Amino acid sequence: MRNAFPLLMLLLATASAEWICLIKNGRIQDSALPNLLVQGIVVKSLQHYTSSSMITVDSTTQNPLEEQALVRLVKASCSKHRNDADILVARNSKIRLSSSSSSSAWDLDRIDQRSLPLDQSFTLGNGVDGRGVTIYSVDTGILVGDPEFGGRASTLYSAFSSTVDDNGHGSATAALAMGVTYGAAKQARLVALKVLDHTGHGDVAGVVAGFQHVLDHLTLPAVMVLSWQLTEGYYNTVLNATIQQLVDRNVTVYASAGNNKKDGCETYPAAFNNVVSVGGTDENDRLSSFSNYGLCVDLYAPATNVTSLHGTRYSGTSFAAPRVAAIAATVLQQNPKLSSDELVTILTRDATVNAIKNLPSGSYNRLLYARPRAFGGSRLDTLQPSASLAFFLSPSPFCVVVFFFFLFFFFSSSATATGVLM
Ligand SMILES: [Ca+2]
Repeated sequence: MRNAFPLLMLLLATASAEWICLIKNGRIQDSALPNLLVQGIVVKSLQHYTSSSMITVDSTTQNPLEEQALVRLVKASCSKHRNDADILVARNSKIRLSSSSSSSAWDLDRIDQRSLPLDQSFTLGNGVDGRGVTIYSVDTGILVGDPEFGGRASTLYSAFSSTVDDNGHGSATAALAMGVTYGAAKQARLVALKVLDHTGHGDVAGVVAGFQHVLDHLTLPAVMVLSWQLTEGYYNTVLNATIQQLVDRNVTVYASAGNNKKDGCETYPAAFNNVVSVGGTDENDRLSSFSNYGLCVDLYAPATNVTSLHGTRYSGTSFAAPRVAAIAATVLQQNPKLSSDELVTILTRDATVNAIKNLPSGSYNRLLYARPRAFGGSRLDTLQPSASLAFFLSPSPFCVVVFFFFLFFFFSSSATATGVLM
């Protein structure tokens, strides 16, 4: 639950912008608040966690130059006797789901085999089911008592008055991760953070508050799924820093690449370097018609017409990310001591390469493979984008030699062929 501070609504803001300030490695004192109020900023909430605090403020500021002044003011009010690097300020961006909802489960069938056609089965190794691993779902909540979850689901935090999944999205994504019928890690535990309301909307303040609860009550080994995106396309410093806190504690974070049919580098949080961005495919191994792509998308998994809770079909990259997190959970089950980097390397190294048919140039052509070689633990080289575009954009001397050899061979062949025809 959010730990609400009594709201100090002393000024009404018009056309306001909401900001959040996260103080890491220390707790802000309530006495800092009057400094802000004097400056005409409305403090909406102050929340304390074991080793951090967060305040949310409203300001009428809209102009970029005034925003900078606001940032300085909030920092100054928070930073008394504190290390400046521990104080992070960002706009409280809005977030929304990365999906649109519309039972043969082609999606589960696809990921345990290297190529088509489907073999009508989904099989992992004996006893490989994610047992002992926690999947944190940061979504619309979860229907804790649904039989699909087998008593393995619970709720840690809600940004709203209710903890119930009143949208259905969180339960659908959770079922793909750890449901007994539709899940890839059928015995993993799931801990839900409800940060999106019944309409599928929320904000960064709710997410960051939820993350602080995870940090305070972390159960390892663990992975996390974020099946939503910021509605405003820009980088959010506080969100990125909080995700880094999780990664530093060995929680790998998987996010939907987004459904904008464009370069995934513009969609956050998936585009953050510390997050594994997951795009979508359909049952013919084509890129999902809605999926983002490009250098910032690390991996792809089934996302078009996937079957989840109660046999309902869904489409969206929202439904690809939980599958990758689930397979990560099964790898962690087999080797709980893997670092975040090692875990991500295993999933990308052993993904099925070059199976996706219509992926735009400059994308990593990697499809999730559910039976990666989990052992070894050493950091391995990751793949490069498979596209020829990337090959020519960064020419090594060897590439240049090969390129001119290719040109020579091509023109020689053309001349020969022309000669034959004549
Ligand atoms: Ca199969």
